[in-house]
Parts: sequence; structure tokens; C-alpha cells
Amino acid sequence: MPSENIKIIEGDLSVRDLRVACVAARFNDFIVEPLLRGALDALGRHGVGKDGIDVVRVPGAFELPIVVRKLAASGRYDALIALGAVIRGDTPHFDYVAGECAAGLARIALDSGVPVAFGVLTTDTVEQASDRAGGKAGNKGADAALTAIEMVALLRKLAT
Ligand code: INI
Repeated sequence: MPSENIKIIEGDLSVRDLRVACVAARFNDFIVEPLLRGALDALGRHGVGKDGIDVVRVPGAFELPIVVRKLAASGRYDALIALGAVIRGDTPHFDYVAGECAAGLARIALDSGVPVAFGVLTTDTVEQASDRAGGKAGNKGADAALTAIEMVALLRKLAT
């Protein structure tokens, strides 16, 4: 089937009047701070002004969902960007923190309709995390910010 006849609806990165909050975990801050810097840089490069951005800090990735839920319910934000780093240790703790964090954030987005970008690294090693926080595998905080912008654009388009 020739694809030029098919209507394709997708978001872009040129959204106006965006209001976002980055919610960043302090645990593993040597990884999360570069993720946050990457997210703020990406937002700025795509025209999101400082007055459209709030940064909220939580103790660890496990605390991200409850705070993201509160912010989603406030009606003040078009999108939320959750940032954290869960690095596997010697105990099953990793699985509980990473699993509850991911499941909680996904549920909040679905329940609230506010897009939540998942900028939470879940890695086996510090090196893998560092590679993804501005190292050789890019910056997943910046990627999450771009996802947030695109999702707002897409949801606005679908609403019209
Ligand atoms: N929190 C993280 O953000 N990353 C981790 O790797 C981590 N580990 O490995 O323990 C972690 N634990 C703390 C957790 O998020 C909560 O803050 C804590 O359990 C208190 O509720």
C-alpha cells in the first residue's frame, strides 16, 4: 500500500508554552546530576524557558512515583520528566526499587493523562550508568526531555 496516502500523526519538538517538572532522585547523584543537566540543556535548546521548568528533588528512585503523581494531579504541568539511577547491587533491592519505580511512573501517566518521561537508568554497573549519563552512550536525561516535548506535541495534536 503506498504510504503517501496514509495520514500519519506524530509529535514534533516545536511546542509552545510548555510547562514541565524534572523530578530528580538524589541517590546516585553523581549519575543523576548529569542526567538532569542533559534534560535542562535539551529543554532549553528546544525553546522551553526557565520559567516553564521546575526541578523537584526526591531521596531515591523509589520516591519518584508519589511525587510525580502529586505534580501530575496539580494541573500545573504539561509533562513530567523522572530522573534517577538504579544500579544493581548484591541483593534483590535493585529489583524492588527499579520495578516499583517503573510500574508506578507508567501507571501515573496512564491514570492522569500527563506524559511521564522515564529518565531512570537501570543498569548492572556504574560504568553502564555513566556511559548513559553523558558518556559514550549519550545522555538519557536529554532523551527523556525530548520524549516529553514530543509527547506533549502529540497529545495536543490528538486533542484537536
Ligand atoms: N535508590 C536509587 O535511586 N537508586 C539505587 O540504586 C538504589 N539502591 O540501589 O538502593 C536506591 N535505593 C533507595 C530507594 O530509592 C529509596 O530511597 C529508599 O529505599 C527509601 O525509601
